[in-house]
Amino acid sequence: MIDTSPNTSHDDPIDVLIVGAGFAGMYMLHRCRQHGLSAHVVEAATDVGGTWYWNRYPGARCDVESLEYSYSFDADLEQEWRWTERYASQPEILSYAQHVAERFDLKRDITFGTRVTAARFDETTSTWQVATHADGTGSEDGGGPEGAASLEARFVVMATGCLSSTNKPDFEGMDDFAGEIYHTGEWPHEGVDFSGKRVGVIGTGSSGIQAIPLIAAECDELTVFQRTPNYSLPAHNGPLDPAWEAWVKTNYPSFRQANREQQAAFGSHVPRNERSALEYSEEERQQIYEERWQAGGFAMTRSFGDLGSDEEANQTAQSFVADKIAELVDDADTAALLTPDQLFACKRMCVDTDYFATYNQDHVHLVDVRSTPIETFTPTGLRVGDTSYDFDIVVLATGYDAMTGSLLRVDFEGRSGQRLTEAWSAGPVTYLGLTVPGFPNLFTVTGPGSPSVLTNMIMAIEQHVEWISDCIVYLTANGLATIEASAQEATAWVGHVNRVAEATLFTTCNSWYLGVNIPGKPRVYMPLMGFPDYVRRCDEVAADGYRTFALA
Ligand code: NA7
Repeated sequence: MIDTSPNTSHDDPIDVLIVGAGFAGMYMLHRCRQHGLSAHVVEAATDVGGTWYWNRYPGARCDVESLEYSYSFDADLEQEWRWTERYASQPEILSYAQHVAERFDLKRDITFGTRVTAARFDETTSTWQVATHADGTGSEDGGGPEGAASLEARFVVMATGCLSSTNKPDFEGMDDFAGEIYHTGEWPHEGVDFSGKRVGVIGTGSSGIQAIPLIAAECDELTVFQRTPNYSLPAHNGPLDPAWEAWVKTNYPSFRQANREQQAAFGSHVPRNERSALEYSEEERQQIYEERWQAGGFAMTRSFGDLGSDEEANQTAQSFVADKIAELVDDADTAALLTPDQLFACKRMCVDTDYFATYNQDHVHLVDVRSTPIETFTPTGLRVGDTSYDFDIVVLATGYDAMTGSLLRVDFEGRSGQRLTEAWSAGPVTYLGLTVPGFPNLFTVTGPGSPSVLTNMIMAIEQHVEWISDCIVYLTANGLATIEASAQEATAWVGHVNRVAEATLFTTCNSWYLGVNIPGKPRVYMPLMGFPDYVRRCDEVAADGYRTFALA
Protein backbone atom coordinates (compact mmCIF):
# COMPACT_ATOMS: atom_id res chain seq x y z
CA MET A 1 0.00 0.00 0.00
CA ILE A 2 1.29 3.45 -0.85
CA ASP A 3 1.73 6.03 1.86
CA THR A 4 -0.88 8.73 1.25
CA SER A 5 0.29 11.29 3.74
CA PRO A 6 3.82 12.34 2.87
CA ASN A 7 5.54 14.89 5.07
CA THR A 8 2.35 16.32 6.48
CA SER A 9 4.26 17.74 9.42
CA HIS A 10 3.98 21.52 9.31
CA ASP A 11 7.51 21.80 10.69
CA ASP A 12 8.89 20.17 7.65
CA PRO A 13 7.33 21.27 4.35
CA ILE A 14 8.42 19.33 1.31
CA ASP A 15 10.25 21.34 -1.30
CA VAL A 16 8.08 20.47 -4.27
CA LEU A 17 4.58 19.10 -4.50
CA ILE A 18 3.92 17.80 -7.99
CA VAL A 19 0.35 17.30 -9.17
CA GLY A 20 0.06 14.56 -11.79
CA ALA A 21 2.13 11.49 -12.66
CA GLY A 22 2.08 11.68 -16.43
CA PHE A 23 5.22 12.40 -18.42
CA ALA A 24 5.53 15.87 -16.85
CA GLY A 25 5.10 14.78 -13.23
CA MET A 26 7.37 11.78 -13.55
CA TYR A 27 10.25 13.77 -15.00
CA MET A 28 9.69 16.58 -12.49
CA LEU A 29 10.04 14.10 -9.65
CA HIS A 30 13.17 12.57 -11.13
CA ARG A 31 14.71 15.99 -11.70
CA CYS A 32 13.92 17.16 -8.16
CA ARG A 33 15.64 14.09 -6.77
CA GLN A 34 18.67 14.70 -8.96
CA HIS A 35 18.92 18.19 -7.43
CA GLY A 36 18.46 16.99 -3.86
CA LEU A 37 15.02 18.56 -3.50
CA SER A 38 12.38 16.70 -1.54
CA ALA A 39 9.39 16.06 -3.78
CA HIS A 40 6.14 14.17 -3.79
CA VAL A 41 3.58 13.49 -6.52
CA VAL A 42 -0.18 13.31 -6.02
CA GLU A 43 -2.02 11.52 -8.83
CA ALA A 44 -5.74 10.90 -9.30
CA ALA A 45 -5.27 7.71 -11.31
CA THR A 46 -4.11 4.36 -9.98
CA ASP A 47 -0.94 4.35 -12.01
CA VAL A 48 1.46 6.58 -13.95
CA GLY A 49 0.89 7.63 -17.56
CA GLY A 50 -1.43 10.63 -17.43
CA THR A 51 -3.30 11.00 -20.70
CA TRP A 52 -2.09 7.53 -21.74
CA TYR A 53 -3.52 6.06 -18.56
CA TRP A 54 -6.99 7.46 -19.24
CA ASN A 55 -7.29 7.28 -23.03
CA ARG A 56 -7.70 3.53 -23.55
CA TYR A 57 -10.28 3.75 -26.32
CA PRO A 58 -9.76 1.53 -29.37
CA GLY A 59 -7.27 3.07 -31.77
CA ALA A 60 -5.74 5.51 -29.25
CA ARG A 61 -2.33 6.33 -30.61
CA CYS A 62 0.14 9.19 -30.61
CA ASP A 63 0.40 11.11 -33.86
CA VAL A 64 3.98 12.22 -33.21
CA GLU A 65 6.36 9.43 -34.26
CA SER A 66 7.45 7.07 -31.50
CA LEU A 67 11.19 7.77 -31.80
CA GLU A 68 10.38 11.43 -31.14
CA TYR A 69 7.54 11.13 -28.63
CA SER A 70 9.82 9.88 -25.87
CA TYR A 71 12.08 11.33 -23.21
CA SER A 72 15.47 12.64 -24.29
CA PHE A 73 16.89 13.28 -20.83
CA ASP A 74 18.55 9.90 -20.37
CA ALA A 75 20.71 8.43 -23.12
CA ASP A 76 20.53 4.88 -21.76
CA LEU A 77 16.74 5.00 -21.60
CA GLU A 78 16.65 6.26 -25.18
CA GLN A 79 18.83 3.42 -26.37
CA GLU A 80 17.28 0.55 -24.45
CA TRP A 81 13.58 1.17 -25.14
CA ARG A 82 12.29 -0.47 -28.35
CA TRP A 83 9.25 0.97 -30.09
CA THR A 84 7.50 -1.43 -32.40
CA GLU A 85 5.58 0.94 -34.68
CA ARG A 86 6.15 4.24 -36.45
CA TYR A 87 3.35 5.72 -34.31
CA ALA A 88 3.07 4.16 -30.88
CA SER A 89 -0.24 2.81 -29.63
CA GLN A 90 -1.64 3.78 -26.24
CA PRO A 91 -0.77 0.41 -24.61
CA GLU A 92 2.84 0.71 -25.74
CA ILE A 93 3.16 4.31 -24.51
CA LEU A 94 1.64 3.29 -21.18
CA SER A 95 4.17 0.43 -20.92
CA TYR A 96 6.91 2.96 -21.63
CA ALA A 97 5.64 5.21 -18.83
CA GLN A 98 5.57 2.24 -16.46
CA HIS A 99 9.06 1.26 -17.54
CA VAL A 100 10.32 4.78 -16.80
CA ALA A 101 8.63 4.75 -13.39
CA GLU A 102 10.31 1.47 -12.55
CA ARG A 103 13.69 2.33 -14.01
CA PHE A 104 13.94 5.50 -11.91
CA ASP A 105 12.11 4.03 -8.90
CA LEU A 106 9.50 6.80 -9.04
CA LYS A 107 6.47 5.17 -7.44
CA ARG A 108 7.75 5.33 -3.89
CA ASP A 109 7.16 9.11 -4.04
CA ILE A 110 3.77 9.02 -5.76
CA THR A 111 0.41 8.88 -3.99
CA PHE A 112 -2.11 7.34 -6.37
CA GLY A 113 -5.91 7.49 -6.31
CA THR A 114 -5.78 10.96 -4.80
CA ARG A 115 -6.71 14.38 -6.14
CA VAL A 116 -5.46 17.76 -5.10
CA THR A 117 -8.68 19.66 -4.43
CA ALA A 118 -7.44 23.01 -3.09
CA ALA A 119 -4.22 24.91 -2.45
CA ARG A 120 -3.77 28.11 -0.44
CA PHE A 121 -0.62 30.23 -0.39
CA ASP A 122 0.26 31.07 3.19
CA GLU A 123 1.93 34.49 3.07
CA THR A 124 3.35 34.17 6.59
CA THR A 125 5.31 30.98 5.87
CA SER A 126 5.64 31.40 2.08
CA THR A 127 4.38 27.87 1.60
CA TRP A 128 1.44 26.24 -0.11
CA GLN A 129 -1.10 24.48 2.07
CA VAL A 130 -2.48 21.76 -0.14
CA ALA A 131 -5.65 19.75 0.41
CA THR A 132 -6.03 16.32 -1.15
CA HIS A 133 -8.82 13.82 -1.35
CA ALA A 134 -8.38 10.10 -1.85
CA ASP A 135 -11.39 9.11 -3.91
CA GLY A 136 -11.29 5.42 -3.21
CA THR A 137 -10.14 4.29 -6.64
CA GLY A 138 -6.93 3.76 -4.72
CA SER A 139 -3.79 1.97 -5.66
CA GLU A 140 -3.57 -1.01 -7.97
CA ASP A 141 -3.08 -3.37 -5.07
CA GLY A 142 -6.66 -3.13 -4.03
CA GLY A 143 -8.08 0.28 -3.38
CA GLY A 144 -6.48 3.11 -1.50
CA PRO A 145 -7.80 4.75 1.61
CA GLU A 146 -10.59 7.28 1.24
CA GLY A 147 -10.53 10.66 2.87
CA ALA A 148 -8.95 14.06 3.02
CA ALA A 149 -5.37 14.94 3.88
CA SER A 150 -3.28 18.08 3.77
CA LEU A 151 0.33 18.78 3.12
CA GLU A 152 2.66 21.72 3.00
CA ALA A 153 5.13 22.52 0.26
CA ARG A 154 7.41 25.38 -0.72
CA PHE A 155 6.53 25.01 -4.38
CA VAL A 156 3.62 23.49 -6.27
CA VAL A 157 4.16 22.23 -9.80
CA MET A 158 1.02 21.54 -11.80
CA ALA A 159 1.80 18.64 -14.14
CA THR A 160 -1.86 17.99 -14.85
CA GLY A 161 -1.72 17.93 -18.64
CA CYS A 162 -3.48 20.04 -21.23
CA LEU A 163 -6.19 17.57 -22.21
CA SER A 164 -7.20 15.91 -18.97
CA SER A 165 -10.45 17.54 -17.93
CA THR A 166 -13.11 15.84 -20.04
CA ASN A 167 -15.89 17.74 -21.80
CA LYS A 168 -19.15 15.85 -21.39
CA PRO A 169 -21.92 17.90 -22.96
CA ASP A 170 -24.96 18.06 -20.77
CA PHE A 171 -27.43 16.48 -23.21
CA GLU A 172 -30.99 16.39 -21.97
CA GLY A 173 -32.21 12.96 -20.89
CA MET A 174 -28.75 11.41 -20.62
CA ASP A 175 -29.51 9.88 -17.23
CA ASP A 176 -32.56 8.09 -18.68
CA PHE A 177 -30.55 6.28 -21.35
CA ALA A 178 -30.65 2.57 -20.52
CA GLY A 179 -27.52 1.68 -22.49
CA GLU A 180 -23.87 2.37 -21.73
CA ILE A 181 -22.14 5.74 -22.19
CA TYR A 182 -18.36 6.09 -22.31
CA HIS A 183 -16.15 9.14 -22.77
CA THR A 184 -12.99 8.35 -24.73
CA GLY A 185 -10.88 10.04 -22.04
CA GLU A 186 -12.27 7.87 -19.23
CA TRP A 187 -12.26 4.51 -20.94
CA PRO A 188 -12.90 1.39 -18.81
CA HIS A 189 -9.76 -0.63 -18.09
CA GLU A 190 -11.49 -3.88 -18.97
CA GLY A 191 -12.36 -2.54 -22.44
CA VAL A 192 -15.77 -2.32 -24.09
CA ASP A 193 -17.27 -5.22 -26.02
CA PHE A 194 -18.88 -3.76 -29.15
CA SER A 195 -19.64 -7.09 -30.85
CA GLY A 196 -23.26 -7.39 -31.94
CA LYS A 197 -23.99 -3.88 -30.62
CA ARG A 198 -25.61 -0.76 -32.05
CA VAL A 199 -23.20 2.06 -31.33
CA GLY A 200 -23.41 5.84 -31.57
CA VAL A 201 -20.28 7.99 -31.57
CA ILE A 202 -20.59 11.72 -30.89
CA GLY A 203 -17.62 13.75 -32.04
CA THR A 204 -15.15 13.66 -34.90
CA GLY A 205 -11.98 15.16 -33.43
CA SER A 206 -8.75 13.16 -33.08
CA SER A 207 -10.29 10.71 -30.59
CA GLY A 208 -13.40 9.99 -32.68
CA ILE A 209 -11.37 9.72 -35.87
CA GLN A 210 -9.02 7.18 -34.28
CA ALA A 211 -11.76 5.15 -32.60
CA ILE A 212 -14.41 5.04 -35.36
CA PRO A 213 -12.63 2.58 -37.73
CA LEU A 214 -11.97 0.12 -34.88
CA ILE A 215 -15.43 0.36 -33.39
CA ALA A 216 -16.88 -0.11 -36.89
CA ALA A 217 -14.83 -3.28 -37.31
CA GLU A 218 -16.41 -4.79 -34.21
CA CYS A 219 -19.99 -3.58 -33.92
CA ASP A 220 -23.22 -4.37 -35.79
CA GLU A 221 -24.31 -0.80 -36.60
CA LEU A 222 -22.37 2.41 -36.12
CA THR A 223 -23.82 5.89 -36.36
CA VAL A 224 -21.44 8.84 -36.16
CA PHE A 225 -22.81 12.24 -35.11
CA GLN A 226 -20.66 14.92 -36.68
CA ARG A 227 -20.92 18.62 -35.84
CA THR A 228 -17.83 19.85 -37.68
CA PRO A 229 -16.11 17.87 -40.43
CA ASN A 230 -12.43 17.68 -39.61
CA TYR A 231 -9.20 17.55 -41.55
CA SER A 232 -7.42 14.25 -41.17
CA LEU A 233 -4.22 13.09 -42.81
CA PRO A 234 -3.27 9.43 -43.29
CA ALA A 235 -0.77 8.12 -40.72
CA HIS A 236 0.65 5.39 -42.96
CA ASN A 237 1.51 3.65 -39.74
CA GLY A 238 3.38 0.36 -39.75
CA PRO A 239 6.16 -1.54 -38.04
CA LEU A 240 9.09 0.69 -37.13
CA ASP A 241 11.69 0.58 -39.91
CA PRO A 242 14.80 -1.03 -38.30
CA ALA A 243 17.17 1.01 -40.47
CA TRP A 244 15.47 4.26 -39.40
CA GLU A 245 15.52 3.20 -35.76
CA ALA A 246 19.23 2.36 -36.00
CA TRP A 247 19.99 5.71 -37.64
CA VAL A 248 18.04 7.69 -35.05
CA LYS A 249 19.58 5.80 -32.14
CA THR A 250 23.07 6.39 -33.52
CA ASN A 251 22.33 10.08 -33.92
CA TYR A 252 19.93 10.70 -31.06
CA PRO A 253 21.56 13.84 -29.58
CA SER A 254 21.72 15.70 -32.91
CA PHE A 255 18.29 14.35 -33.95
CA ARG A 256 16.73 15.69 -30.75
CA GLN A 257 18.53 19.00 -31.15
CA ALA A 258 17.31 19.35 -34.73
CA ASN A 259 13.77 18.71 -33.46
CA ARG A 260 14.14 21.37 -30.77
CA GLU A 261 14.82 23.84 -33.58
CA GLN A 262 11.49 23.01 -35.25
CA GLN A 263 8.46 25.23 -34.69
CA ALA A 264 6.60 22.22 -33.26
CA ALA A 265 9.64 20.49 -31.71
CA PHE A 266 9.40 17.43 -33.93
CA GLY A 267 9.73 16.31 -37.52
CA SER A 268 13.16 17.65 -38.43
CA HIS A 269 13.33 14.86 -41.03
CA VAL A 270 10.24 16.35 -42.74
CA PRO A 271 11.31 19.97 -43.03
CA ARG A 272 8.88 22.79 -43.69
CA ASN A 273 9.04 24.20 -47.19
CA GLU A 274 9.21 27.92 -46.42
CA ARG A 275 8.14 29.05 -49.90
CA SER A 276 4.63 30.22 -50.70
CA ALA A 277 2.14 27.74 -52.12
CA LEU A 278 1.34 30.41 -54.69
CA GLU A 279 4.87 30.42 -56.12
CA TYR A 280 4.27 27.03 -57.68
CA SER A 281 2.28 25.95 -60.71
CA GLU A 282 -0.87 23.94 -60.00
CA GLU A 283 0.86 20.77 -61.16
CA GLU A 284 3.95 21.33 -58.98
CA ARG A 285 1.80 22.16 -55.97
CA GLN A 286 -0.29 19.01 -56.39
CA GLN A 287 2.88 16.95 -56.59
CA ILE A 288 4.24 18.43 -53.36
CA TYR A 289 0.94 17.83 -51.55
CA GLU A 290 0.76 14.31 -52.92
CA GLU A 291 4.31 13.46 -51.79
CA ARG A 292 3.56 14.73 -48.32
CA TRP A 293 0.17 13.02 -48.16
CA GLN A 294 1.98 9.78 -49.03
CA ALA A 295 4.71 10.49 -46.45
CA GLY A 296 1.97 10.44 -43.83
CA GLY A 297 1.36 12.12 -40.51
CA PHE A 298 1.70 15.89 -40.30
CA ALA A 299 4.03 16.12 -43.33
CA MET A 300 1.40 17.84 -45.47
CA THR A 301 1.00 20.68 -42.99
CA ARG A 302 4.61 21.65 -43.81
CA SER A 303 4.12 21.71 -47.57
CA PHE A 304 4.37 25.50 -47.87
CA GLY A 305 5.37 28.38 -45.65
CA ASP A 306 2.18 30.41 -45.94
CA LEU A 307 -0.60 27.88 -45.30
CA GLY A 308 -1.14 29.47 -41.90
CA SER A 309 -1.00 33.09 -43.03
CA ASP A 310 -2.48 33.40 -46.51
CA GLU A 311 -6.06 32.39 -47.22
CA GLU A 312 -5.48 31.79 -50.91
CA ALA A 313 -2.52 29.52 -50.14
CA ASN A 314 -4.57 27.73 -47.50
CA GLN A 315 -7.37 27.24 -50.03
CA THR A 316 -5.05 25.12 -52.19
CA ALA A 317 -4.57 22.67 -49.29
CA GLN A 318 -8.31 22.66 -48.62
CA SER A 319 -9.02 21.68 -52.24
CA PHE A 320 -6.39 18.95 -52.21
CA VAL A 321 -7.93 17.32 -49.12
CA ALA A 322 -11.46 17.70 -50.51
CA ASP A 323 -10.37 15.80 -53.63
CA LYS A 324 -8.80 13.09 -51.48
CA ILE A 325 -12.00 12.63 -49.48
CA ALA A 326 -14.00 12.43 -52.70
CA GLU A 327 -11.64 9.66 -53.89
CA LEU A 328 -11.75 7.76 -50.59
CA VAL A 329 -15.49 7.89 -49.89
CA ASP A 330 -17.78 6.11 -52.37
CA ASP A 331 -21.04 7.93 -51.64
CA ALA A 332 -20.88 11.52 -52.91
CA ASP A 333 -23.27 12.92 -50.28
CA THR A 334 -21.29 11.31 -47.44
CA ALA A 335 -18.03 12.58 -48.94
CA ALA A 336 -19.49 16.10 -49.13
CA LEU A 337 -20.61 15.93 -45.52
CA LEU A 338 -17.14 14.76 -44.42
CA THR A 339 -15.39 17.56 -46.31
CA PRO A 340 -14.20 20.34 -44.01
CA ASP A 341 -15.45 23.83 -44.79
CA GLN A 342 -12.95 25.64 -42.63
CA LEU A 343 -9.29 26.61 -43.00
CA PHE A 344 -6.79 23.77 -43.35
CA ALA A 345 -4.94 23.10 -40.04
CA CYS A 346 -6.90 25.75 -38.15
CA LYS A 347 -8.40 23.28 -35.71
CA ARG A 348 -6.11 20.55 -34.34
CA MET A 349 -5.12 18.43 -37.34
CA CYS A 350 -6.08 14.76 -37.05
CA VAL A 351 -4.04 11.79 -38.25
CA ASP A 352 -5.89 8.58 -39.06
CA THR A 353 -5.79 5.03 -40.24
CA ASP A 354 -8.65 4.25 -42.65
CA TYR A 355 -11.00 6.88 -41.22
CA PHE A 356 -12.67 8.11 -44.41
CA ALA A 357 -12.88 4.64 -46.00
CA THR A 358 -14.77 3.40 -42.93
CA TYR A 359 -17.85 5.22 -44.24
CA ASN A 360 -17.91 2.92 -47.28
CA GLN A 361 -19.14 0.09 -45.06
CA ASP A 362 -22.88 -0.50 -45.19
CA HIS A 363 -23.31 -0.60 -41.43
CA VAL A 364 -21.61 2.80 -40.86
CA HIS A 365 -23.77 5.92 -41.04
CA LEU A 366 -22.97 9.62 -40.75
CA VAL A 367 -25.42 12.14 -39.27
CA ASP A 368 -24.87 15.88 -39.48
CA VAL A 369 -25.68 17.49 -36.13
CA ARG A 370 -24.58 20.98 -37.07
CA SER A 371 -27.71 21.88 -39.01
CA THR A 372 -29.88 20.03 -36.48
CA PRO A 373 -28.17 19.46 -33.11
CA ILE A 374 -28.71 16.43 -30.88
CA GLU A 375 -31.96 17.34 -29.14
CA THR A 376 -32.16 14.81 -26.37
CA PHE A 377 -31.14 11.38 -25.20
CA THR A 378 -34.04 8.94 -24.84
CA PRO A 379 -34.22 5.69 -22.81
CA THR A 380 -33.23 3.78 -25.96
CA GLY A 381 -30.89 6.16 -27.73
CA LEU A 382 -31.03 9.76 -28.85
CA ARG A 383 -33.05 12.09 -31.02
CA VAL A 384 -31.93 14.53 -33.69
CA GLY A 385 -34.83 16.61 -35.01
CA ASP A 386 -37.63 14.17 -35.85
CA THR A 387 -35.35 11.16 -36.10
CA SER A 388 -34.74 8.75 -33.23
CA TYR A 389 -31.72 6.45 -33.09
CA ASP A 390 -31.53 3.37 -30.88
CA PHE A 391 -28.23 2.32 -29.33
CA ASP A 392 -26.73 -0.15 -26.91
CA ILE A 393 -23.63 2.00 -26.45
CA VAL A 394 -22.95 5.71 -26.96
CA VAL A 395 -19.35 6.91 -27.12
CA LEU A 396 -18.67 10.53 -26.26
CA ALA A 397 -15.61 11.60 -28.26
CA THR A 398 -16.43 15.16 -27.26
CA GLY A 399 -13.02 16.34 -26.12
CA TYR A 400 -11.71 18.38 -23.22
CA ASP A 401 -11.81 21.61 -21.33
CA ALA A 402 -8.33 22.09 -22.71
CA MET A 403 -5.35 23.75 -21.09
CA THR A 404 -7.12 25.47 -18.21
CA GLY A 405 -9.71 22.84 -17.15
CA SER A 406 -7.49 20.83 -14.83
CA LEU A 407 -5.83 23.92 -13.37
CA LEU A 408 -9.12 25.61 -12.51
CA ARG A 409 -10.55 22.43 -11.03
CA VAL A 410 -8.17 22.95 -8.07
CA ASP A 411 -9.42 25.73 -5.80
CA PHE A 412 -6.26 27.86 -5.83
CA GLU A 413 -6.08 30.75 -3.42
CA GLY A 414 -3.10 33.05 -3.97
CA ARG A 415 -2.00 36.27 -2.34
CA SER A 416 -4.66 38.24 -0.47
CA GLY A 417 -7.16 35.43 -0.89
CA GLN A 418 -7.35 35.83 -4.65
CA ARG A 419 -8.87 32.83 -6.44
CA LEU A 420 -7.41 31.53 -9.71
CA THR A 421 -10.92 31.28 -11.14
CA GLU A 422 -11.32 35.04 -10.59
CA ALA A 423 -7.86 35.91 -11.85
CA TRP A 424 -8.56 33.97 -15.05
CA SER A 425 -12.21 34.93 -15.51
CA ALA A 426 -11.38 36.69 -18.80
CA GLY A 427 -8.91 33.99 -19.87
CA PRO A 428 -5.65 32.57 -18.52
CA VAL A 429 -3.04 35.12 -17.45
CA THR A 430 0.46 33.69 -17.18
CA TYR A 431 4.02 34.83 -17.57
CA LEU A 432 5.86 32.49 -19.97
CA GLY A 433 3.06 29.95 -19.54
CA LEU A 434 4.95 28.89 -16.43
CA THR A 435 3.83 31.20 -13.64
CA VAL A 436 0.80 33.23 -12.58
CA PRO A 437 0.87 36.73 -11.02
CA GLY A 438 -0.56 36.68 -7.51
CA PHE A 439 0.26 32.98 -7.11
CA PRO A 440 3.88 32.82 -5.92
CA ASN A 441 5.82 29.56 -6.13
CA LEU A 442 3.22 27.97 -8.38
CA PHE A 443 4.44 26.56 -11.69
CA THR A 444 2.43 25.18 -14.60
CA VAL A 445 4.10 22.60 -16.84
CA THR A 446 2.96 23.28 -20.43
CA GLY A 447 0.57 25.90 -19.11
CA PRO A 448 -1.51 28.28 -21.25
CA GLY A 449 0.75 30.86 -22.87
CA SER A 450 3.45 28.27 -23.66
CA PRO A 451 3.88 26.23 -26.88
CA SER A 452 2.53 23.06 -25.23
CA VAL A 453 -0.18 21.50 -27.42
CA LEU A 454 1.30 22.97 -30.60
CA THR A 455 4.44 20.90 -30.08
CA ASN A 456 5.74 17.45 -29.39
CA MET A 457 4.50 17.46 -25.80
CA ILE A 458 7.39 15.50 -24.36
CA MET A 459 9.93 18.03 -25.66
CA ALA A 460 7.85 20.88 -24.23
CA ILE A 461 7.53 19.02 -20.92
CA GLU A 462 11.28 18.44 -20.66
CA GLN A 463 12.03 22.08 -21.36
CA HIS A 464 9.57 23.24 -18.69
CA VAL A 465 10.62 20.71 -16.08
CA GLU A 466 14.26 21.66 -16.53
CA TRP A 467 13.48 25.39 -16.38
CA ILE A 468 11.34 24.99 -13.26
CA SER A 469 13.78 22.76 -11.42
CA ASP A 470 16.73 25.03 -12.30
CA CYS A 471 14.70 27.97 -11.01
CA ILE A 472 13.93 26.26 -7.69
CA VAL A 473 17.60 25.31 -7.30
CA TYR A 474 18.58 28.95 -7.96
CA LEU A 475 16.11 30.27 -5.40
CA THR A 476 17.23 27.74 -2.81
CA ALA A 477 20.91 28.41 -3.40
CA ASN A 478 20.32 32.16 -3.04
CA GLY A 479 18.23 31.90 0.10
CA LEU A 480 15.11 33.18 -1.67
CA ALA A 481 11.71 32.01 -0.43
CA THR A 482 9.45 33.17 -3.25
CA ILE A 483 9.28 33.85 -6.96
CA GLU A 484 6.31 35.65 -8.43
CA ALA A 485 5.41 36.93 -11.87
CA SER A 486 4.48 40.60 -11.98
CA ALA A 487 1.07 41.54 -13.31
CA GLN A 488 2.79 43.83 -15.80
CA GLU A 489 5.01 41.10 -17.25
CA ALA A 490 2.06 38.70 -17.42
CA THR A 491 -0.14 41.23 -19.22
CA ALA A 492 2.65 41.87 -21.70
CA TRP A 493 3.13 38.11 -22.14
CA VAL A 494 -0.55 37.45 -22.82
CA GLY A 495 -0.43 40.30 -25.36
CA HIS A 496 2.57 38.67 -27.02
CA VAL A 497 0.84 35.26 -27.21
CA ASN A 498 -2.22 36.91 -28.77
CA ARG A 499 -0.21 38.95 -31.26
CA VAL A 500 1.67 35.87 -32.46
CA ALA A 501 -1.63 34.03 -32.95
CA GLU A 502 -3.33 36.98 -34.63
CA ALA A 503 -0.58 37.15 -37.22
CA THR A 504 -1.92 33.81 -38.48
CA LEU A 505 -5.31 32.68 -39.79
CA PHE A 506 -5.75 30.33 -36.84
CA THR A 507 -7.73 32.53 -34.49
CA THR A 508 -10.77 32.35 -36.75
CA CYS A 509 -11.96 28.74 -36.23
CA ASN A 510 -13.93 27.34 -33.33
CA SER A 511 -11.04 25.27 -32.01
CA TRP A 512 -10.35 24.11 -28.48
CA TYR A 513 -7.13 26.16 -28.72
CA LEU A 514 -9.50 29.12 -28.31
CA GLY A 515 -11.65 27.46 -25.66
CA VAL A 516 -14.81 27.81 -27.73
CA ASN A 517 -15.76 24.14 -27.36
CA ILE A 518 -16.70 24.85 -23.73
CA PRO A 519 -19.84 26.95 -23.20
CA GLY A 520 -19.01 30.21 -21.42
CA LYS A 521 -15.21 29.84 -21.67
CA PRO A 522 -13.53 33.09 -22.76
CA ARG A 523 -12.38 33.09 -26.38
CA VAL A 524 -8.60 33.41 -26.07
CA TYR A 525 -5.93 31.68 -28.14
CA MET A 526 -4.17 29.84 -25.33
CA PRO A 527 -1.01 28.19 -26.70
CA LEU A 528 1.99 30.13 -28.03
CA MET A 529 3.22 29.36 -31.53
CA GLY A 530 6.94 28.86 -32.05
CA PHE A 531 8.89 26.54 -29.77
CA PRO A 532 12.52 27.60 -30.50
CA ASP A 533 11.94 31.34 -29.95
CA TYR A 534 10.04 30.58 -26.78
CA VAL A 535 12.85 28.42 -25.40
CA ARG A 536 15.37 31.17 -26.11
CA ARG A 537 13.18 33.65 -24.22
CA CYS A 538 12.90 31.32 -21.19
CA ASP A 539 16.66 30.74 -21.23
CA GLU A 540 17.35 34.48 -21.34
CA VAL A 541 15.10 35.07 -18.32
CA ALA A 542 16.94 32.38 -16.35
CA ALA A 543 20.40 33.54 -17.45
CA ASP A 544 19.47 37.04 -16.29
CA GLY A 545 18.83 35.76 -12.75
CA TYR A 546 15.02 35.75 -13.14
CA ARG A 547 15.07 39.54 -12.83
CA THR A 548 11.73 39.92 -14.64
CA PHE A 549 10.15 38.21 -11.61
CA ALA A 550 9.71 39.50 -8.09
CA LEU A 551 12.11 37.46 -5.91
CA ALA A 552 12.02 37.64 -2.13
P1 NA7 B 1 -11.87 17.43 -29.88
O1 NA7 B 1 -10.82 17.60 -30.90
O2 NA7 B 1 -12.26 18.61 -29.07
O3 NA7 B 1 -13.15 16.85 -30.62
C1 NA7 B 1 -14.37 16.79 -29.99
C2 NA7 B 1 -15.43 16.48 -30.99
O4 NA7 B 1 -16.69 16.40 -30.34
C3 NA7 B 1 -15.58 17.54 -32.07
O5 NA7 B 1 -15.88 16.91 -33.27
C4 NA7 B 1 -16.74 18.35 -31.54
O6 NA7 B 1 -17.42 19.08 -32.54
C5 NA7 B 1 -17.61 17.26 -30.97
N1 NA7 B 1 -18.58 17.76 -30.01
C6 NA7 B 1 -18.32 18.35 -28.81
N2 NA7 B 1 -19.48 18.68 -28.21
C7 NA7 B 1 -20.47 18.30 -29.04
C8 NA7 B 1 -21.88 18.37 -28.98
N3 NA7 B 1 -22.49 18.94 -27.94
N4 NA7 B 1 -22.59 17.87 -30.01
C9 NA7 B 1 -21.97 17.32 -31.06
N5 NA7 B 1 -20.63 17.22 -31.19
C10 NA7 B 1 -19.90 17.71 -30.18
O7 NA7 B 1 -11.49 16.28 -28.84
P2 NA7 B 1 -10.71 14.93 -29.09
O8 NA7 B 1 -10.80 14.13 -27.86
O9 NA7 B 1 -11.12 14.29 -30.35
O10 NA7 B 1 -9.24 15.39 -29.29
C11 NA7 B 1 -8.59 16.15 -28.29
C12 NA7 B 1 -7.12 16.17 -28.53
O11 NA7 B 1 -6.54 14.96 -28.05
C13 NA7 B 1 -6.65 16.20 -29.92
O12 NA7 B 1 -6.74 17.42 -30.53
C14 NA7 B 1 -5.24 15.71 -29.80
O13 NA7 B 1 -4.40 16.75 -29.32
C15 NA7 B 1 -5.35 14.66 -28.79
P3 NA7 B 1 -16.92 20.59 -32.92
O14 NA7 B 1 -15.67 20.41 -33.69
O15 NA7 B 1 -16.68 21.30 -31.60
O16 NA7 B 1 -18.02 21.16 -33.68
